[in-house]
Amino acid sequence: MSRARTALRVAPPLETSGPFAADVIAGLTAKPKRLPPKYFYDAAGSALFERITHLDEYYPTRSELALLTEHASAIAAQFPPGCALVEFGSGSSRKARSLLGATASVQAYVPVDICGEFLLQDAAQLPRDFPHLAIYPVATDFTQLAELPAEIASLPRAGFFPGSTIGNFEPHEAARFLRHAGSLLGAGAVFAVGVDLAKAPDILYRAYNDAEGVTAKFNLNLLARINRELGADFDPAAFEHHAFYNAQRSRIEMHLASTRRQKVRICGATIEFRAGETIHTENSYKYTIESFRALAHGSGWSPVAVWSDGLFSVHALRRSDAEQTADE
Ligand code: AVJ
Repeated sequence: MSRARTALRVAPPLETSGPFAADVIAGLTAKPKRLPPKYFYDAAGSALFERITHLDEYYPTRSELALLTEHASAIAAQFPPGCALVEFGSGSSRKARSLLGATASVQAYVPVDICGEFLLQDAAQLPRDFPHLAIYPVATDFTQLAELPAEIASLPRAGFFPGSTIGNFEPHEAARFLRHAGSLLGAGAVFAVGVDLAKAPDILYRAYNDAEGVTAKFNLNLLARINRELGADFDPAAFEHHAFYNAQRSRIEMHLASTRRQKVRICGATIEFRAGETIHTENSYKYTIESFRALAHGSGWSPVAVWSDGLFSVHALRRSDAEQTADE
């Protein structure tokens, strides 16, 4: 074996038992095979996603940023005065900056992101531009966030969930998340949520099949990450990026398709692939303004305003009064 040789190199420690290993084994032994999209975002994946957001074909980031810039004051006017702004899945904080720049009513900013490296790097730049803002970054999977930093205990809250990340959830999980965010943010909270809209399938198709192949790299990086962190022996060249619009379920699906019959070793397990068999790596649900409002309404939030350019939408939701007593 090559153990003796690899020991001489400086290799990152392998994580063969944590939650990542457990989720990968569970997903690859399931039928059909799947992997959770949250694992796209290691340092390499986050950098690739950043590149996706600049692609001509990938309209969501551009549309959302334009909406946030154009309507920043109107959106921020919905926030309770003196509030803490909690951002779920903040990535680079680029979007929060446009809101923060348009209002003096946000006192504290709590970016929550699974990719700690990216988060801290970006949070370090914020004080320069917003010297009076208190910043409390939290490096965690935002779906697992059980409590907010003690420092903001006395402040009213606004939530911010941009990027249509909510589209990664199954609709029933999205409802559960909205409810969870409501109890976390508390009575009187306002929630600004960015949601990609259902539209002509060819526009959606191109957004996930860019000519440069950046989305393919982003998808395939998941296998490289599993190799790097779990010591697996995926041959990424033996898998292909597949992305298509499933109109019936109103979602983009991304898969990694095995180009041949093959076996892969991961953490002592052997995973077999048939030729053409896929790993389902992501769903990106698309909503109409009405279908998202109905989802929010059924999850403890009252839709109060919406901004849209026809491609993308930003919703302002207010925690429904009836839910406050039920939740707490
Ligand atoms: C970050 C989940 C909103 O679904 O459009 C982009 C991720 N995947 N290209 C999306 C993604 C492929 C993105 N979200």
